[in-house]
Amino acid sequence: MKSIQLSELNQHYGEEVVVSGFVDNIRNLQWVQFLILRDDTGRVQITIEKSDDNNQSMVELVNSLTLESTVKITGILNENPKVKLNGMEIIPSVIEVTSKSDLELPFSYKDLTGVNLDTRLDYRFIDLRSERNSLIFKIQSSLVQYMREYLYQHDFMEIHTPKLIGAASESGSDVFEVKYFDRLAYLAQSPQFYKQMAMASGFNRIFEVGPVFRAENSNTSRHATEYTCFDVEFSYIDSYYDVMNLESEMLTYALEKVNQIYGEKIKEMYGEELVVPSLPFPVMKLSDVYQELESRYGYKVDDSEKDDLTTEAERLCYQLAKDKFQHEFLFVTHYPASKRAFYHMRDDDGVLQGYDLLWRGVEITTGAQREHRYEEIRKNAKEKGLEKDVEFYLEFFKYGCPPHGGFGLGIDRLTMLLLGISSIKEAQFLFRGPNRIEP
Ligand code: AMO
Repeated sequence: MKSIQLSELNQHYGEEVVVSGFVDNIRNLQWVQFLILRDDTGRVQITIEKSDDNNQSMVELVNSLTLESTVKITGILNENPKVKLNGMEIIPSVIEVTSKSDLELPFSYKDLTGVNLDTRLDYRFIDLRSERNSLIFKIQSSLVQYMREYLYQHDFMEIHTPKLIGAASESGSDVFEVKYFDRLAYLAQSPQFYKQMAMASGFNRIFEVGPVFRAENSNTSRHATEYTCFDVEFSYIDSYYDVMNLESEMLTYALEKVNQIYGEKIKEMYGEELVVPSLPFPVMKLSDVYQELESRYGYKVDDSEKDDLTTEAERLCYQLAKDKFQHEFLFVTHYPASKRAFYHMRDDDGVLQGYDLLWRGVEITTGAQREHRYEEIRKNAKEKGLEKDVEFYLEFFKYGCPPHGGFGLGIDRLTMLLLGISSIKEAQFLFRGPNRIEP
């Protein structure tokens, strides 16, 4: 017989079942042993009567069993209202130890207070046994599932672009070099060029969810050197407003679904209220944001920092979005063109046709209409001194390329903000940063 998951047990009362999991707890009383078995979906009590002669070998086995070992158990599942844990118990006939755990864990994942985050990350596989921490990834999986679902419903298809690339892409400074036989290659900072190549290939609507690599030596709560980006690109748009609309609709759709499934649990486990956003999301120009941050909150930005939002300004934008629009999201537009990627389109007045999206005071997305006209994009690349490096990319625009746009959304940051987790280190399955590349 195959093991069933513990969440399925309630369909099998009175039957012989086989279950597998970790030994969560053992209570060894005078007449009876209680073993609590745990898998990813729940827990169940196993009850072993010591007085039953047939049970002697099982009783001995449980006497020497260590917590967190894994076992496979065959037994009869009984409904029993006296059992506090789900009103059921299994009366076992066979217990097989499938892996034995050391007696001493590096720390107790059941109470993480006082356990250093670095120690937790060193033993992430134990840290993730806690309900709170494993739930982060169930919710993340659900969030990504519904973002994908929205896109499939709108005729998008998922593609997979290479992460090993021959030329440093967006900007040379933040890339990791790798030895590639007798030459150098780089790890992709973004699928940017390839998602645009898909547009030149005549793929109307695509997305990709995959790893991206940033050689940024920044130890902040929101930066990782490898993270997962949710990238979208689509053709025949009229302006970057089409991109902002698609993104806000996708996020609203996914957050509504996640709220239905996990809203209560998120509140209980992380103390965070999931507010399903209303459409449309508010939009502000960067210069207006600065003006209002000053007039409302006395926050004055130095001229040298006016090209982008500082971390503090981003943080205050949460307050601004709430006070001005009763919203948690804020699109910011009209960044100075000179400071943004060369592939963002500029209008005839030189105004950048792109945006950042902030949620709860943190940037989660950059998006834009792209420059798809060959002469223009070549000129933009030249201005940045990138013409030679991106020669292969410029070719994409030479033989017909639809007007298009898209965005990149950091999944790890999105998860962190959704659950009110203070650091991206906890929102990544395994964090990668300047000082952490293991386990
Ligand atoms: P950008 O560089 O802004 O845009 O990245 C997109 C989004 O990725 C997230 N992000 C990060 N998350 C964790 N650690 C980091 N070091 C990090 N850097 C960025 C943020 C950010 O908004 N090619 C463009 C996207 C596009 O225009 O389609 C790009 O990569 O959430």
